[in-house]
Amino acid sequence: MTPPALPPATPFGPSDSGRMSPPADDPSRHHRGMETTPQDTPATIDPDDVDLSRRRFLRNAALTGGGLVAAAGLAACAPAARQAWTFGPALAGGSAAPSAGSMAAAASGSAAAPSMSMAPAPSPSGSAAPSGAIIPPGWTQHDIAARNKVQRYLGNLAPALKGIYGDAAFTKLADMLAVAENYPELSQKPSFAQVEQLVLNDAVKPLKPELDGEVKVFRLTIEEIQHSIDELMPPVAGLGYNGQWPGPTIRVTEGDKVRAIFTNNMKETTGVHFHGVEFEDFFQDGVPFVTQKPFAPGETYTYEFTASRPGSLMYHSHHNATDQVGRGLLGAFLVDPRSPTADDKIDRDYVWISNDQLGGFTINGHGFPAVVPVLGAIGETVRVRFMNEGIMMHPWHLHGYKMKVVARDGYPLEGASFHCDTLGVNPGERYDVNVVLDRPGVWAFHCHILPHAEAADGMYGMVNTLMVVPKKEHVDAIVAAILA
Ligand SMILES: [Cu+2]
Repeated sequence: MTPPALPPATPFGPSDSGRMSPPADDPSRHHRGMETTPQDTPATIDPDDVDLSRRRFLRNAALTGGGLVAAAGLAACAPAARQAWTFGPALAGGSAAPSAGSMAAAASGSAAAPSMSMAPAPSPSGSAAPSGAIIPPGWTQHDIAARNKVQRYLGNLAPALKGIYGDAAFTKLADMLAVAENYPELSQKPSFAQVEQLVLNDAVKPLKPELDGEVKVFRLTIEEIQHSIDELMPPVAGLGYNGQWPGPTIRVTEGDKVRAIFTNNMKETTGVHFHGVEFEDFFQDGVPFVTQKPFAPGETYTYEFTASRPGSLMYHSHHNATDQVGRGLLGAFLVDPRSPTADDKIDRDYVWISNDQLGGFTINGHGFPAVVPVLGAIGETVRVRFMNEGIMMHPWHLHGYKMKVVARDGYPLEGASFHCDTLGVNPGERYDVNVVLDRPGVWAFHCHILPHAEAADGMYGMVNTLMVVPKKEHVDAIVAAILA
């Protein structure tokens, strides 16, 4: 069957490595810097602020006057480059630090850094924004900046939507996006195609094991990496398994014998924990000084165990972990069941790992708009595997659809499964949800702790969409273009 034709220009260009990353000399990549100064928290302190792990994270910071101001002297104690943290808008003044709104605006690449209490548009007849965009009557710079986030998210995929959603829907989308203004992003790849994306690829093509008899052998390195949260931000100093954040998805079948061999190429010690495995031998559990000594720079350490239970599991550092996991030492460990249940009959499978330290609020190592949409076609069932590798709870809210929660921490819920449109996922937890697609649309899918999702210049961080297209061939065309 011939896929429906997309518009002539392929929405994504090929990359030289099979992964998507911008050319090193791409001038658009660094042209807007990210501030490295402290920022405010919202005036309302959320419950996470008082829990122990958050206090530990805040060891390099002081709470003053409702604002979070890093104490410069103490910040030196923190090994990670915390300055890359992004936070939501400041709702109240009172701090000498720059507003989080300006931080988020800078982080998200917006030239404008409006406060949340913005004046109305200066002219009822409309005027030009610094970017050259026309400000419609009643709008402010906030509206222009917020729209630009979605313009970047869709990039040159926006014109392709005409062939996917049809003329009537496209007319509305084009009007919302101001396609008639021929904004620059219309001729650029979507934001998520301008940064290295690994999870979509790996959900399709997980790390391939070598076979040693019946043992599946996985070899990984642990490295310091430069990681782009967003195509407009300078890279952050992260850590990665096989140079990736998240690390490559490791996927086996229930009952498989697994050997995972890690070589530490960092300048610090570490240990690796496979989170959720019911180990026979507790010395394989990966907790330095409880089950092993940490392994040092240059050393290789081998874990060997049987994947005795199926489900959505994870692997991550369990040594100096607040810091190492926060900088990217995390990945999905998927164990497929030998006896699938009815809920395991799915058409598409997405890993969704959240983190909330270095780089701010991220999904699979990126913040909106550099986040790959969850794609599916009408008639399909899409699985999303939420995994929280951060230090805060995140309530994921899907617009327009219900999520059927089919497993918690990889254990099937079966008769206890339930439906919801908002699902809180605590640190360390995993939830598998199925979504049965029956209507087309671009549906917002975001954390509902609002400062994790929206700043003074529009949506950022923990925001994505469920993009439901009429036909499977549309998904294939988009995915093929992403993987090209
Ligand atoms: Cu959140």
